[in-house]
Amino acid sequence: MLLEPQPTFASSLDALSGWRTALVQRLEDLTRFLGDHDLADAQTTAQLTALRERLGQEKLVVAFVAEFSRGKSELINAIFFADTGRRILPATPGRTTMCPVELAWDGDEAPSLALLPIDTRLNGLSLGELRHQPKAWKSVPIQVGDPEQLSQALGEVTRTLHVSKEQAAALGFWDDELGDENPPLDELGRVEVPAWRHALINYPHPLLKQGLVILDTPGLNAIGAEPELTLSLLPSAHATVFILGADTGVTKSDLAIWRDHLGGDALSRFVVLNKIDALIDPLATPEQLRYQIDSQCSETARTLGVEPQRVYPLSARQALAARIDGDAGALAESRLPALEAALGNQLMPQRRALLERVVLDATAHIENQVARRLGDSRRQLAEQTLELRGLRGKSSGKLQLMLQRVDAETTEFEACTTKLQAMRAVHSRMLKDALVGLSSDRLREEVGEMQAHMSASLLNLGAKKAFVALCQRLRSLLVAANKNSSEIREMLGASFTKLNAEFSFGLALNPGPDLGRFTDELNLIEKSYVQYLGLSQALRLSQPKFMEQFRRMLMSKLRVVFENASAELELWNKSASAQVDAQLRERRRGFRRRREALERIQAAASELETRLTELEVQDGRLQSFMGRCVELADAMRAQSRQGPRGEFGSFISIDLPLSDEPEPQLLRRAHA
Ligand SMILES: Nc1nc2c(ncn2[C@@H]2O[C@H](COP(=O)(O)OP(=O)(O)OP(=O)(O)O)[C@@H](O)[C@H]2O)c(=O)[nH]1
Ligand SMILES: [Mg+2]
Repeated sequence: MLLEPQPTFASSLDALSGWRTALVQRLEDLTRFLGDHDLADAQTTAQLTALRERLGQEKLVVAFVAEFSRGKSELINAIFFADTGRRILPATPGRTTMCPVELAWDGDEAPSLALLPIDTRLNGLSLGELRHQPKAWKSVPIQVGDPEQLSQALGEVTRTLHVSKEQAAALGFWDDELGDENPPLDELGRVEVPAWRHALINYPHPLLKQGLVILDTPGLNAIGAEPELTLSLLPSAHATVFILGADTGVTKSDLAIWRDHLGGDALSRFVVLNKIDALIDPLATPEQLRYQIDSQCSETARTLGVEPQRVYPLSARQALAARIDGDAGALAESRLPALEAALGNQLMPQRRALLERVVLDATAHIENQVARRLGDSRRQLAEQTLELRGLRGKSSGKLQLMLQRVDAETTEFEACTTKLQAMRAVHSRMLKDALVGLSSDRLREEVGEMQAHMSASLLNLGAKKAFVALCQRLRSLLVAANKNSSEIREMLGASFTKLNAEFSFGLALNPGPDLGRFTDELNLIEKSYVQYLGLSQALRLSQPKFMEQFRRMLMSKLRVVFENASAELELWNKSASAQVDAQLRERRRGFRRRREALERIQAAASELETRLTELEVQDGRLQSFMGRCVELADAMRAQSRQGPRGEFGSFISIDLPLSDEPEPQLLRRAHA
């Protein structure tokens, strides 16, 4: 058992996951209460579901990126797999990991290694699409709890094939234009290419069970790097660990990878200067060694343009060995704990702050909605009470008059239905107009136009231009939808004011849907793709297969943005209509109740007091609902503000078990 003075990445992730689980419980309390008393409208229900999903399935993707042989796989072994007592991911000199390797856990599937054959590149399907086609993958079972078998099975990720130059070109690993950058040929004139396009390891590691996803990548500079990796997986990773070798320093190709794939967004980038053990020199003093490491770090920081404290010097190999031997002194010497602490201390609070914001916003919204709904009902009860109190000691003639008044009021109120119908007709027409621009047909047309421009331009030199133009057109579509949406809001606002004044409705508009968020997402996609189209790899777009793959990948990314924007717009509008329907129903029920009450009182005078007490009880119930709702919302808020912030000092870490059971209890938080 290994106790470390610093909190590890593992304990931080555990704390975050514990916080999420507790929040989900609070959320379930609130959801159940609202459901039991029919207090949630369509939008609130959708919001509760979305929040639950977000908290339950929140993934944290950490990508390890570097030129080949810098020690990515070794570092992953040291951080995540030391408890197996051996090297699990293959890590050897030279090119080792030949395809992107994703480690995650999906409890619905058995532990396994799924491998996507490289020739799937020829059919034009994107990785995202192939993820949903189990038949396309070769599945290798893995024995959890048998490190020997595990490491042997994972050895598959190093497999290569030897193919002809033509085949290599078709697969994207050879390009005559690139001359020297092409891989070397063997004595038979064949090119060595990876056997697999992507590998998924489904493994019940306690950290993976908590939503962590680890991405190990092959050296990115190699020709033939999977576009999906550079365009989709890396940009969406929550954190990237960029690894350099202390023995090599920052080489030209390291720098190219940093510039092309990792510049920007410094907060979630961690730079590792690995292999510091290689600097050990028997003729130098420990001070001299420390000085040498420090100056290498500042040199690296300067070259990459990052803060010196964001460069972590360490030895992955030494750390792995130290953990396997249970040697705390050697582990400290490897300096890995500092990186783990930084990952935990910086990444988790960031994720947590983001989730906290989402939870607080949703809670406020839900509370408002419930308060409005209960307020409406209570107002009606108060009116009825007032009316009935006025009846105390009144004659039956007076009662008759009151009955007539209820009937007259009912008729007067029913006049609103014509106005409501007119409003609904205008509303649905406007909504239809707003949604047309966000439809997938429209999106397909726009992407088709881009493709036509790209194909027309010589060698795809105009690819970037056509893509930028596409993004501009798509942005205009989002802007137009936003404008339509504001117009709908204005129209409904004016109608609601009128209806409230004429028919005593209590209609109020929610804040409009925020489509700006989707423009931000579009901008992000644009940024990562433009970067890609600027690279020499863009030349490959001239091959129809890759063009098709690019189009599909782009389409699937854009579709998510547009579908979500469209769904958000629809939901907002549905919720506005639902509010009108609910109030209409409630008002009608109110008239009916008033009439029934008067009739009963007419039949027996004692009914009046009974009815008044009933109304009081009803009002008391509604009031207690509100009180309970506030309590539950407060509990959500309190929970979301609790737990892991920047400080994880009160958690100690315990070595992680390899086997599936006993459950991650071994990871339980032990308060110091
Ligand atoms: N001396 C020393 N060697 C290391 C260290 N970390 C990794 N290595 C060695 O460097 C070689 C490459 O390590 P890998 O983990 O395979 O490197 P990688 O970045 O995954 O490389 P690819 O999979 O080829 O992209 C292996 O022989 C490792 O044992 C370290 O801290 N010190
Ligand atoms: Mg590797």
